[in-house]
Amino acid sequence: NRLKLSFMERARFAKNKVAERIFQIMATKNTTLCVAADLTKTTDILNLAEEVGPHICLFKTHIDIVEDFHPNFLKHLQDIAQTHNFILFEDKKFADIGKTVQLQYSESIYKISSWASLVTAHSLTGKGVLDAIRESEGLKERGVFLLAETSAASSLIDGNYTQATVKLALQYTDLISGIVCQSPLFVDQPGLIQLTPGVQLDSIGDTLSQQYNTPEHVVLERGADIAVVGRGITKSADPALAAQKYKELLWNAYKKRIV
Ligand code: 5IU
Repeated sequence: NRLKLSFMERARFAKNKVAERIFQIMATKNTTLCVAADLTKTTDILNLAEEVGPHICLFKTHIDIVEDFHPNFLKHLQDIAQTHNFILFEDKKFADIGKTVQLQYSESIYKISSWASLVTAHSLTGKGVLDAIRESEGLKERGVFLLAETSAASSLIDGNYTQATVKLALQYTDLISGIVCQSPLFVDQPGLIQLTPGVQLDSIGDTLSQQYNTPEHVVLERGADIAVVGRGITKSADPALAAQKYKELLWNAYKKRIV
């Protein structure tokens, strides 16, 4: 049962290289926090990365919301990631046929596969998406988080789709770092990481169907290994302090879970 094992113990079960690295970062930095950098200006994203860097394991971007994108920005972001030892994670949610995904992943001005060690993908179009990512040019070590459930109250995903997604993930364990979901779907797979978005302390949701749970709840009741926090940190007056607080709450919950 992965919920009772430490990240250090789980690292050796990981078949995906990036997952193994994430386990090691979590265990050495004592953090399971992924910040969602949903900001539209490169300077703001870089400042956020500097501020929260010491407290996170993953830095999640939506590169296509950036207004003033330039390739130099990625160079700066990679430097900050290296300094603070966190992983760059582009939340692209690939969902097209394989060939198109390949172009979206490796081409365009963003060249995602050249800088993002991690990306998200929908399982909607099946294995073609994963074959496409696996065969693309890019960084040597890459991983995918496959989307099995969402935090949106309006989600159309049902139990069958969720189960079929987990099954697909298990057929690609060399490529899959983990699964994005809201409940403990794969407790018998210690090498896979559960990533759970929709985490905030002072809000139960927004006006666009987002739903929030607390850090303790997602770790202890929902099986989250890594929690994604966006506005709970980015809208705070002091993002560094907020990130530290989320990190500590999440880490304490994890320690409680594994005893
Ligand atoms: N995100 C979700 N819920 C999901 C999935 C992704 O919120 O089910 I899949 C993304 C969207 C946003 C971040 O980038 O996680 C959450 O941001 P807030 O904490 O600001 O709501």
